[in-house]
Amino acid sequence: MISHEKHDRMANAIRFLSMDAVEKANSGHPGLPMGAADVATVLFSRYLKFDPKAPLWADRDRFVLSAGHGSMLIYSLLYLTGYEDMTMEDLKQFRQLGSKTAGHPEYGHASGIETTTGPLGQGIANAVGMAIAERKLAEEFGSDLQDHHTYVLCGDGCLMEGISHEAIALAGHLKLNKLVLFWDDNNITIDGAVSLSDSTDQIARFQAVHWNTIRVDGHDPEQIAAAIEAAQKSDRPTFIACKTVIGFGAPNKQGTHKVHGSPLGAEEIAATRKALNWEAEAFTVPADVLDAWRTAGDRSADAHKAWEGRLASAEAAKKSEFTRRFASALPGDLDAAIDTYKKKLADAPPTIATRKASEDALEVINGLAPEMLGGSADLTPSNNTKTSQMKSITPDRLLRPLHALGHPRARHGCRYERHHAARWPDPLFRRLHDLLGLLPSVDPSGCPDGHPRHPRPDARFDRRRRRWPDA
Ligand SMILES: Cc1ncc(C[n+]2csc(CCOP(=O)(O)OP(=O)(O)O)c2C)c(N)n1
Ligand SMILES: [Mg+2]
Repeated sequence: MISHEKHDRMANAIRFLSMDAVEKANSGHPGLPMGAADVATVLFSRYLKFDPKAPLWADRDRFVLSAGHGSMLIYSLLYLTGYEDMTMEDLKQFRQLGSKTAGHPEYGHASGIETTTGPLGQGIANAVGMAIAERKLAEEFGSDLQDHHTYVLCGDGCLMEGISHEAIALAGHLKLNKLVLFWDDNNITIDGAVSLSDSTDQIARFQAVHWNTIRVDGHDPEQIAAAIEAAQKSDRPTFIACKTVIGFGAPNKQGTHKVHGSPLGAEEIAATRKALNWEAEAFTVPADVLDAWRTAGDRSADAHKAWEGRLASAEAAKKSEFTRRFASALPGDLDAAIDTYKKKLADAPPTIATRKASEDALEVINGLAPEMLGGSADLTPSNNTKTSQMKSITPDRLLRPLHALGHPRARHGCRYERHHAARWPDPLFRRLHDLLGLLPSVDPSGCPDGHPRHPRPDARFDRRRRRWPDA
């Protein structure tokens, strides 16, 4: 049990690291990390299942900071809980060219950043995709290997974005009960009060799409804890409206838009230090507080060990399939099947409509890749995206969030076929687009992000003819 005093000091460590980093960079957003520090402290110190020593543990809980401008919240948490690749030096490099600690969290810059956020609302859709992935994998591999929650923190701006609505409607429809959305309900955005631009009753909105809804004082640890426990028992996704004060603790600026995206200034930081009774210098965390945070970071080490034991003793075929998925490796026989199919097409070019050709190509992949999951935006019989072998989210009627849903599922080892694909985030996507004739035949291995490039740097994709120029 964490005492209130200890909780306050742990939350204040997030507040001061965030203030210090923004001040040093003379750029950034201190308001959200200061306001949401209590919610994050309760979640990370008491409930989130994660192991900083094994950031890619396949059954960890996922945490998504949809309000990506508050990035110092997640960077502080990663440092405090003991992720090796987030050091105090990294916090000091906040927003500097080439640093891990970019203004908005970037997937791949540091472990523990589950997805790139910054475009408001997108993190909510990403989290819905993660929760779908968890559900599908749990159905396939069982709860001994997949049984985790997805937590996402959003601000007022995320909820104003249209993508949030399409995603939450789908989550409610699918009853994604392991999805928990915290709303940093601080009534402030960049320009001023939320009332300048929005008057939605968010609780009523979420209830209308079948979510469980809870209201809490976002600075009361016990109310936050009780809400998380209720969410964990819910048969529906849960929306926790956390009433907070933006820039909590800054005596002259809290509760105003002045703390949204500007450094507090030396004078206000000194006043905050006094108000919150914080003795430590800038970029220094008192030993007792760091100890408490590191203990929180070690909390799930036993659960992780037990999970490794379950994986090790799983039946060989299940274990190897599960491991393959999380390594993002393709099924061994897929390349050969694709090559054979391409040769067949080259030898006897079919005279069929292109969408029928698309279906035939999908069938080759779906027969060999059980991780394929389809979504076709209410176009299934029209664009033939649900083949005999394919699992699909039904009804498939949401076009825009689908891509946002697809990326995180790829990170869970699921593949995602989107008919209007613009990017191909994993090897199977690339093979699919190769089959559909959308990619040049080049070896993509030389590209750091895995995206195939044309050998000629000036080459442009011909959208009308849907092909690259010859190399
Ligand atoms: C899609 C999108 N539109 C606009 C922005 C620019 N923007 C960044 S933060 C922000 C205000 C967000 O307000 P809120 O979510 O309430 O954050 P808070 O001020 O409470 O930290 C805006 C408009 C953005 N990042 N993404
Ligand atoms: Mg706000």
